[in-house]
Amino acid sequence: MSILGTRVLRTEDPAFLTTGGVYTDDIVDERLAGACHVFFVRSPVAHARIRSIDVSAALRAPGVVAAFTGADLADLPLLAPPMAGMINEGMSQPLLARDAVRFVGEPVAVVITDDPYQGEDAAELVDADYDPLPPVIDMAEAAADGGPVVLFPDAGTNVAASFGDAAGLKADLFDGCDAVVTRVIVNQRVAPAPMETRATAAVWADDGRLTAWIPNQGAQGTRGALAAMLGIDPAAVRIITPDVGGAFGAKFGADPEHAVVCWVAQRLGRPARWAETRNENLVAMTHGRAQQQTVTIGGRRDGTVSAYRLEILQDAGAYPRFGAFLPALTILMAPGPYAFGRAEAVGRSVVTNTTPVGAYRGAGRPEATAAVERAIDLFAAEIGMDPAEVRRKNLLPAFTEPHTTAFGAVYDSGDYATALEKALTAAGYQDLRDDQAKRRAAGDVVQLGVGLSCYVEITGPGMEAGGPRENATVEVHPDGRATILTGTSPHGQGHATVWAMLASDELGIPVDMITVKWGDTDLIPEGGGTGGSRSLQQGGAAVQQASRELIEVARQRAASALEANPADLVFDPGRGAFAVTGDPEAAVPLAQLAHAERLVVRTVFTAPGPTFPFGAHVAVVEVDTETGKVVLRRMITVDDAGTVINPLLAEGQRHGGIAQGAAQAFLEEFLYDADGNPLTASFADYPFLSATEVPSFELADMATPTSYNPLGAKGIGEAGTIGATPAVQNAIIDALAHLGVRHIDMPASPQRVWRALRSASGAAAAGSNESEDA
Ligand code: MCN
Repeated sequence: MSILGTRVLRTEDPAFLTTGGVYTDDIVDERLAGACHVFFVRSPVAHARIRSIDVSAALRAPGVVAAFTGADLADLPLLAPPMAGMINEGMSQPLLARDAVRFVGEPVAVVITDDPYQGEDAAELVDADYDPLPPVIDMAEAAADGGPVVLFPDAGTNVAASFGDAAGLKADLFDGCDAVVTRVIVNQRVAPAPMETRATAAVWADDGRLTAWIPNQGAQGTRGALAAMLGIDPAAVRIITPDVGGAFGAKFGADPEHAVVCWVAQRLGRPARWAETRNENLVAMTHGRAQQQTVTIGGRRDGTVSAYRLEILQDAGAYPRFGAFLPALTILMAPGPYAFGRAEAVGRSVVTNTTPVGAYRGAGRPEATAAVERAIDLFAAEIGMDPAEVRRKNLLPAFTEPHTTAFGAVYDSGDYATALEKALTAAGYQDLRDDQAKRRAAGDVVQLGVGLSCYVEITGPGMEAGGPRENATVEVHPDGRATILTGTSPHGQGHATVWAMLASDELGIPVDMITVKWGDTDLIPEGGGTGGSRSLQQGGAAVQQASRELIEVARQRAASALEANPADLVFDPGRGAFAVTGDPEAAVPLAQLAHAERLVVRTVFTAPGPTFPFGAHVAVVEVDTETGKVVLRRMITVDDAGTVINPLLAEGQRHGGIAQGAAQAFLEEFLYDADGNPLTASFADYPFLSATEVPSFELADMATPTSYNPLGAKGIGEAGTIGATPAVQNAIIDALAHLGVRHIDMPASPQRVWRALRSASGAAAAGSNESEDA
C-alpha cells in the first residue's frame, strides 16, 4: 500500500527536539580553526555623503586584527540588481558603502577581531564623518516627478523599474458601470524575522578555493551570487548549507555582508566568521511587501464586476533587490480567481532611504490578493450586497484545461467556487451573520466581523527556458539503504521526510533507511533551491522520476541475474525485490543489484509550467469598539494544493503561513520616522505574532490535482500568507461596517481601529456616509 498521502512523522524532528540543530554559528570544523570574527559598522543615518571613515582608533582596541572600509574593497564588483534589463542597473550597491550611505544599517566598514564579542566595542571607535543629505522615506514622495531627493544622481530618477503601460490605461475602462469605487491601500513593509539571523563562516584553501557555510534557500544560487560579488569563477566556490532556522524568502542568493566576510578571510589568510545580531537583522536583512496600491473597481448593482484597475507603487528600499521586481508578480496575479470583464494593472518601483526590499513569503502574490480582495469588499459595501455573494457572482467557473488570463498567466486547474462554498459551510457563515446582526442590534461594545478572501496563486514560477525544472539523484546501496541528492533546500518544510516517502513508495525501502542530502555545491552542483513553493512539484517529482528510472536500470540487472526477460520481471516494493511473473520464488532483492556496480540514477524533471493553487479563507474577529482592540477568534481555510503527499507537513505549512498572514493584517509593520530612523529595530518594538494571538486554525480539505507533474501536486508553502491577510483585514473592517467604516489600513492596530471609528462617527455627524482611515 502506498504511503503517499499519509501522515508520516517528520524524520527531521527527533534531532531538532533532542540535540538541536547545527546552525552556521554552531559549526565546528577543523578548517575553521583559529577563525577571526567580523563585525559590521553600519550607517546611523539614512542618507549622507561619506566625508571620511577613520578606523585607526578601532585598530588599537583589544583583540582587533584589522579593519576595512569601502575603499579597501574598491576593486570588487557591485551587488547588481536582479533581473538585468528590467531594473535600473545604475542603482547597484557597493559591498561596503563608498561615497554615500542610503539607509540606516547600510554596512560602511568592518572590524575584525580574535574573539566574537570584541568587534562590537571596537566598532564604536570607528570615526565616520557624514555630510547629511535630505532623506526620502515615503515612496510616493520618492516617485514624484522632480521630487526633492534623488538617491542616485547619475540615474537621475528614483524609479528603479516600470511594469506595464501606464500611458495606455484606458480612460473608458469604467464606462457603463453603475457603481465605481477607488481607494489607496497600503500593503505595509514587514520584516521576515527568521529565528536564525544571517551568518557566514568562510575559509580559502591553498588551492584558491573558497568554502563558505551560509544559511540559505539554495546553495547553488548562493554560490552564483557570492561569486559575482567577489568577481570569481563560481567553480572556485563551495557553499555548504547547515541547518537553517527559517528564511521566508529572505535568504535566497547572498547579501553584501556574506561576500565581505569571504573577502576578509581571503585578505587575512585566515578563516572568518560572522553572525549578526537581532538588531542588525531587523534593519539590514531585506524586508518584504511595501506596496502602495490604488484600486478601482466598478460594476453593476447586481454584483457583477465589469472592470478592475490596479496601480502599484513599490518601495524597493535603498538599493533595488528582488523587491523592485515584485510588481511584475503582483500584476501577473492581479485579477486573482475572478472573471472580470476588463482589467488593467501597472506598477513602478522606486528607491527610498530605507532597508532594501526582497522576497517575503508569497513575494508579490499576497499583494495582488490583498488588493483585489479589498476591492471586492469595497464594491460589495458600495452596492450593499453580501461580500460572499459578490464573490460567487464573479469567480471563474471550474476548469480542468489550462485557462489563460488577460495578464498572461496560465492557470492549470481550478474550482474556486467550490473552495468558497466549502469555506463558508465550514465556517457556518449564516450563523455568523446572524450573531453579527444580534450584536449590531444590541449595540454591543464588542462587535463581530467576518472576513472573506478567495485566492489563486502561482507556485514554481521557474524562469528556465523549456519549463521549470529540478534534478534528483537516487542511489540504492548494497546494505539496503538509499541516498537522495536534491537541488531543493529545505529550511523547515520537511523535504527529508517527503523525499524519502516518494523514494520509499517506489523502491520499497523504509523511510528511515533513506538519507536525503542537499545544500553542498560540490556534492550537488546544480539546483533551484526552495522558494516560490516549487519544491514538491519539481524537486519531489524529480525524486519520484529518479526512483522509477532506477527501477528500470535495476530491472536490466535483475534480468541478467535471473536469466529472464526484463519484460517478465515485476518489481514488488512490498518485498523490495524483482520476481519473475508467475514464479515468485525466482526473485532478487533490489539491494543485491548494487553489489557489483553502483545502482544510482540522476535525473531532471521538467514541468510544463508553474501551477496555480487556490483557496478561500474565512476570518472571524471580535473588535472592541471602545479600545480598538482586535481579537482573532476563528480562521477557517480551504487551501487546495492539488494532491497532498504528506497532510501533516502540508497542514504545518498552512498553519505557519496563516499565522504570518494574519500577523500582517493586525500586528506587524516595520516603521521609520521622517528622518529614516527605524522605529521597530528590536523585538520589543517589532510585534511579530506568537501563539497567544491566534486561535486553533480550522482547515478544510480540498484537492484538485494538476496534470503538470505525475504527483498531481501544487505548492502549499505560501498559501497562508496569501489568503489569511485580506480575510483578517476584511473581517476587522466588516465588524465596524455598520458604524460607517469602509477601510482601515494594515496593521489594524488598536490605535488605527479607534481612529477609523472616530472619523466614521465624525463623518456620520457631518452627514457623509463614508469614513477615512486616520
Ligand atoms: N507538500 C505536500 N503536498 C503538497 C504540497 C506540499 O505534502 N501538495 C509538502 C511538501 O512535501 C513540503 C511542504 O509541504 O514538505 C512544502 O512544500 P512546497 O509547497 O513545495 O514548498 P517549498 O518546500 O518549496 O517551500 C517554500 C515555501 C516558501 S516560498 C516560503 S517563503 C516558506 C515556506 O515554504 N518559508 C518557510 N515555508 C516555510 N516554513 C518554514 N518552517 N520556514 C520557512 O522559512
